[in-house]
Amino acid sequence: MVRNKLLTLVFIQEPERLLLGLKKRGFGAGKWNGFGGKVQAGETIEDGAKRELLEESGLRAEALEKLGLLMFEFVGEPQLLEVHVFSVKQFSGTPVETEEMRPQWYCTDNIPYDKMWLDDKMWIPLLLRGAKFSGYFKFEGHDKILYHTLTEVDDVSCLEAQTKV
Ligand code: 6U4
Repeated sequence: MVRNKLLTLVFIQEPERLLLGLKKRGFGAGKWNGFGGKVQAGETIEDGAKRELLEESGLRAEALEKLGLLMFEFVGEPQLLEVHVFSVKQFSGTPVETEEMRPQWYCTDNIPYDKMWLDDKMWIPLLLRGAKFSGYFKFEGHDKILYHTLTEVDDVSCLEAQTKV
């Protein structure tokens, strides 16, 4: 069995605005997104999320809240992406541009969905109101979703259960 690729995605939230980064290279280059990347061997998912946030934005998360679990299938790719989505409201530092990301604050009523992954406009509204969610998206290429599910969940521990494949 092919194991999922374990990834993190962290959104820095203030009451009226959201910090996004323009991905400058690699997977999803040219798109605005949260900060994150692959979880490395020997680190927890939370530690991986904090490390990627620091590497890509210069910010240190004081507390992470797990809000979502998203699975992505890309037709022709045997490995599913298992993306753990976190919200951070307490952090230290000032966002800096890095080799990977150019950070920018966006008002929550002006999120650049047309320059983000197609799925983002479905679940970022849930994240903005603090809801917890679980979803599955099947992509053909990077610009077409063939099928998806998206469900609000009450209990984050349910999300953990679904990650065991
Ligand atoms: P390296 O090899 O270091 O450049 P790394 O930064 O570890 O890679 P990367 O860039 O491959 O990981 O991580 C991909 C990022 O894109 C993760 O944060 C998850 C996110 N992502 C992948 N598919 C997505 C999708 N459909 N919608 C979305 N984020 C997605 O919003």
